[in-house]
Amino acid sequence: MASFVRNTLIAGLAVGTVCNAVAVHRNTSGGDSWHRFVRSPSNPIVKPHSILSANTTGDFTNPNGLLGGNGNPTVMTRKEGDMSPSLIVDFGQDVVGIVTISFAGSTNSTEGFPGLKLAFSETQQYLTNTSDFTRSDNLPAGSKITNGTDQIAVANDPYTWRDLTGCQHGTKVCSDGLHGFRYMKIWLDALESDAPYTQSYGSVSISNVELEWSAYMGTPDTFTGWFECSDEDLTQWWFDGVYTTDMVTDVFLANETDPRDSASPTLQGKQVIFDGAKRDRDPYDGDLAVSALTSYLSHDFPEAARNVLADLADHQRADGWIPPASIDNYTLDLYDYPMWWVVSTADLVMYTGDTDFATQYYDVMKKVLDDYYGQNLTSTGGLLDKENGYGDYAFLPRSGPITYYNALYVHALKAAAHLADILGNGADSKTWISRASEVSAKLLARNWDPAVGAFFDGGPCPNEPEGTICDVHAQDGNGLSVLSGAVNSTIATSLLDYYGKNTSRPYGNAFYDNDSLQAGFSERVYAFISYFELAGRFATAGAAGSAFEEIKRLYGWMSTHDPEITFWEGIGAGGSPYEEGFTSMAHGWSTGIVPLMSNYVLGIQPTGPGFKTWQICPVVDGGDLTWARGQVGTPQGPIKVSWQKQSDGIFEMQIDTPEDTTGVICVPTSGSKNAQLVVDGKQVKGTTNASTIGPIATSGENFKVLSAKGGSHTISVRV
Ligand SMILES: *[C@@H]1O[C@H](CO)[C@@H](O)[C@H](O)[C@H]1NC(C)=O
Ligand SMILES: *[C@@H]1O[C@H](CO)[C@@H](O)[C@H](O)[C@H]1NC(C)=O
Ligand SMILES: *[C@@H]1O[C@H](CO)[C@@H](O)[C@H](O)[C@H]1NC(C)=O
Ligand SMILES: *[C@@H]1O[C@H](CO)[C@@H](O)[C@H](O)[C@H]1NC(C)=O
Ligand SMILES: *[C@@H]1O[C@H](CO)[C@@H](O)[C@H](O)[C@H]1NC(C)=O
Ligand SMILES: *[C@@H]1O[C@H](CO)[C@@H](O)[C@H](O)[C@H]1NC(C)=O
Ligand SMILES: *[C@@H]1O[C@H](CO)[C@@H](O)[C@H](O)[C@H]1NC(C)=O
Ligand SMILES: *[C@@H]1O[C@H](CO)[C@@H](O)[C@H](O)[C@H]1NC(C)=O
Ligand SMILES: *[C@@H]1O[C@H](CO)[C@@H](O)[C@H](O)[C@H]1NC(C)=O
Ligand SMILES: *[C@@H]1O[C@H](CO)[C@@H](O)[C@H](O)[C@H]1NC(C)=O
Ligand SMILES: *[C@@H]1O[C@H](CO)[C@@H](O)[C@H](O)[C@H]1NC(C)=O
Ligand SMILES: CC(=O)N[C@H]1CO[C@H](CO)[C@@H](O)[C@@H]1O
Repeated sequence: MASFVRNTLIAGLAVGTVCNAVAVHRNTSGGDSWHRFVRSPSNPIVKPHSILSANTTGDFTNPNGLLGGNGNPTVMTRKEGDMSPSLIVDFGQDVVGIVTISFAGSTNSTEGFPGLKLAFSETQQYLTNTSDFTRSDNLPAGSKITNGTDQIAVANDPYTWRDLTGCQHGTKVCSDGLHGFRYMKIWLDALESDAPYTQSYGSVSISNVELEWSAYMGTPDTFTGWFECSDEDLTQWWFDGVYTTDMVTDVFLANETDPRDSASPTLQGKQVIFDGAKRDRDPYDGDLAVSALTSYLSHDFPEAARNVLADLADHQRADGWIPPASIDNYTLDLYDYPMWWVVSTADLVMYTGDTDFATQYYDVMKKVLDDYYGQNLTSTGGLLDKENGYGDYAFLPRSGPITYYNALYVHALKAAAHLADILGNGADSKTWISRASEVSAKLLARNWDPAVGAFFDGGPCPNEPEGTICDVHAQDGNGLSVLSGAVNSTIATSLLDYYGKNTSRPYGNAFYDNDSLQAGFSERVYAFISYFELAGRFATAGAAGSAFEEIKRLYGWMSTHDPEITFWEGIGAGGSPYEEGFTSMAHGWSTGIVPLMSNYVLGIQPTGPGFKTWQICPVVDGGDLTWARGQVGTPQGPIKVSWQKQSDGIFEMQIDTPEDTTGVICVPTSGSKNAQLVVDGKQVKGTTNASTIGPIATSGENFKVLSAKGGSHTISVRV
C-alpha cells in the first residue's frame, strides 16, 4: 500500500555544532553485485536445462540430442507391440511461452504420420500423461479442444512446429498453445480420434526444443530498483518474486488467456499483469495490490497495471461495483475486489506519479466507496455486511459483518482520502477519514475477541443463525486491521502475537486458526494475504522479528520445493500445492517479499505522488541482518539506500535521493535515549520520535526522525 506521513509530522532538523565525526567504513551502494540473483532468461528463445535421464523409457537414440548441443538429433522409434518411447524435458525453472520443436524428419510405419503427445507440468509430482493444467481444462466438455495433452502429426520432411492454440486438421490433432510449466513430457503415441492423421507407430527425429518466452524479459538492464542484504536467502527471494511477477506480465490475447468468457476487446493486445502464468491468465485488480507493487519496485513498466485498473473501472456497474477481472464477461461477483481497486489505484499514483489517472477515475472511486459500500453501511448500521453469493479472494463461505471486509474498507478509505487531498478535494478526504474511524470503532466493538486477544472472523459458523459469531480468527482481517491503522499499537501487538502463535506452520502462517468454516483451513497458507499481515508486523514496534521468522518459513518453503524459485498461489496441508496440480505455481499475488524488503528493510516508501515526497524508515532490528542496500526507481530518478551495522556498534546509512524531492528519514536508535547522530559530518538532534508517526508509517523500533531535502546524505549513529 501507499503509506504516508502527514505534513505535521515532518520534524524540523536541528543542526548542532560540528563535532568530531565518527570514523566509519563506507559500503557504497551501486555496482552490479546483485546481477547474479536475477532469474530471467537472458534470451527470449529459452533452451531447456536438461533431460530427466531417469525418466526416459522406450526405444531412443541420443536422448540429449534435442537439447540442440551435440549435432545429432534425438530419434524415438516405436513398432507395433512396443511400449511408447517417452522422455521428460526440464527447463530448470518455471517458464512461460510457446514451445517450438524442430524435427529432422519422421518415418511412417504403416499409413500415416507418427503422432507425438505432449504433457506439461510445473511440478514433477503432477506430471502424468496429462498436463497438470491446460487451457481446455477451464472449458466445458463440449468446447474443449484437448483432453489435457497437446498433439502433433510429425511430417516426413524437416520443419519447426510451434505450439499454437488450435488444430492441425479441423477438430483433430489439437494443442492448447501457450503453457506455463517447468517440465514437458514427450512421447510417441496417437489419439484414436486423431486417425487417420496420426498413428502410434513410426520414427521421429527431433533436433531441437525451445521456448519462445512470451512474458516480460526481466534482464539486469531492465531493473530500476533492486535489493541486496547480508542474508542471501532474502536477497534471492526478492529476485525470485520479481521473476514470478515478470512471468505474469504479458500481452492479453484471446487465444492465450482464461477461456471462461474472458476474451475482452478492450484488453486485446494490451500489456497486463495476469494472476498466474499457467492459469487463470486473467488480470485481477486484487492481485495487483501485491503484484503491481513488485512491478513498480523492480522495473519501470507501469503500463501493465494501469491498463488493468483503467479497463476494470471502465466496466463499473451502475451501482458502483467494479468487476474483479474480465472473466465471465466482467460479471464474477467478488465483494472485496472493488476495494482492492481503490487501494491499487492509490498505489499507482503514489509509485508512478500518475495524477492524471487519479483525476480521470476520481468519480469512479467515489462511487465505489460512497454508493456501493456506503449504501450497504447505512442499511446495516455501520459495518459492511456481505451477503452469501458474493465471493472474495479465496471464495470463502462466510457472510455477515466480517472483520476483513471492514478492515479493508478502512484501508481503502484512507488511501482514497490521501488521493483526495492530493487532488485538492479536502471535503471528501474529511468524510472518508471520519468514516474510516467510525468503522474502526464499530469493528472493535463488535468483532474483538478478548478471550484470545484477536479479532473474530465475524460471521456465524456454518448452519448457525445470522448474527452469531463463530469462534474462528482469520489472517486477512487481523492483518489488515493493523496495516490500515484501524487499531492502535496495543491491539496490534496483541493480535499479531496471538495469530503468530496459533497458526504457525513450517510453510507460513495459516489463514485461519480453526477448521470450523471448512476442513483444511487451519493448514492452508496464502502468501497473498500473508503479505498484509507481514507488512503489519514490520509496521508495529517490536514485531519485526516475527516478520523475519514468518518470511523464512513461507518463502523458504516455496523456494526449496518443486518447481522452486517461483511463488505459489496457495499452500495446503503438509506444504503441498493447495489445489493439487490445478494450483498455479507462479502467482504474482504471492510476491510480497519484494515490497516487504524494499518498503521496510530499505524503508523506502512514497508519501506523495511519484515519490515527490518520500520516507526512508528502515527496519534494522529484529532479524539478523548486518547490512542492506538497494534502490527504488522514481520518475525523478532513483532513491538509493545503503545501511550497515559496523562491528564497533556504529550504525551507518547512506541515502541518495533526487534533488527536487523532499522527505523524512527515520534514523534507528534501538531505543537509546542518548543516541548520537552525525549527519553529513555534523552532529544533529532529531526532534520527533517514532510513536508519533503512527502504524502506517512503519517502525520496528524507535527512531529519530529528520526532515531532509533531496541529495546525498550520510548518517551515522552511536547508541
Ligand atoms: C559490503 O557489500 C558487499 C556486497 O557487495 C558485502 O559482501 C560486504 O559484506 C559489505 N560490507 C559490509 C561491511 O557491510
Ligand atoms: C503413460 O505413458 C507411458 C509411456 O508413454 C505409458 O507407458 C503408460 O502406460 C501411460 N500411463 C497411463 C496411466 O496411461
Ligand atoms: C506418411 O503418411 C502421410 C499421411 O498419411 C502421407 O501423406 C505420407 O505420404 C506418408 N509418407 C510416406 C513416406 O509414406
Ligand atoms: C522421474 O524418475 C524419478 C526417479 O525414478 C522419480 O522419482 C520421479 O518421480 C520421476 N518423475 C516423473 C515425472 O515421472
Ligand atoms: C475427450 O475424451 C472424451 C472421452 O473419451 C471424448 O468423448 C472427447 O471427444 C474427448 N475430447 C477431445 C477434445 O479430445
Ligand atoms: C494467438 O493469436 C495471436 C494473433 O492474435 C498470435 O500471434 C499468437 O501466436 C497466438 N498464440 C497462440 C498460442 O496460438
Ligand atoms: C458482454 O457484455 C456486454 C455488455 O453487457 C455485451 O454487450 C457483450 O455482448 C457481452 N459479450 C459477450 C461475448 O457475451
Ligand atoms: C448490504 O446490506 C444489506 C442490509 O441491508 C444486506 O442485506 C446485504 O446483503 C449487504 N451486502 C450486499 C453485498 O449488498
Ligand atoms: C488501545 O485501544 C484499547 C481499546 O480501546 C485501549 O484499551 C488501549 O489503552 C489503547 N492503547 C493505546 C496505547 O492507546
Ligand atoms: C476449532 O474450534 C473447536 C471449538 O471451538 C475445537 O473443538 C477444534 O478443535 C478447533 N479446531 C482446530 C483445527 O483448531
Ligand atoms: C516519544 O514517545 C514517548 C512514548 O510515547 C513519549 O512519552 C514522548 O513524549 C515522545 N517524545 C517526543 C519528543 O515526542
Ligand atoms: C496451537 C496453539 O497455539 N493453539 C492455541 C490457540 O489458541 C487457544 C486459545 O488461546 C489456545 O488455548 C491454544 O493452545
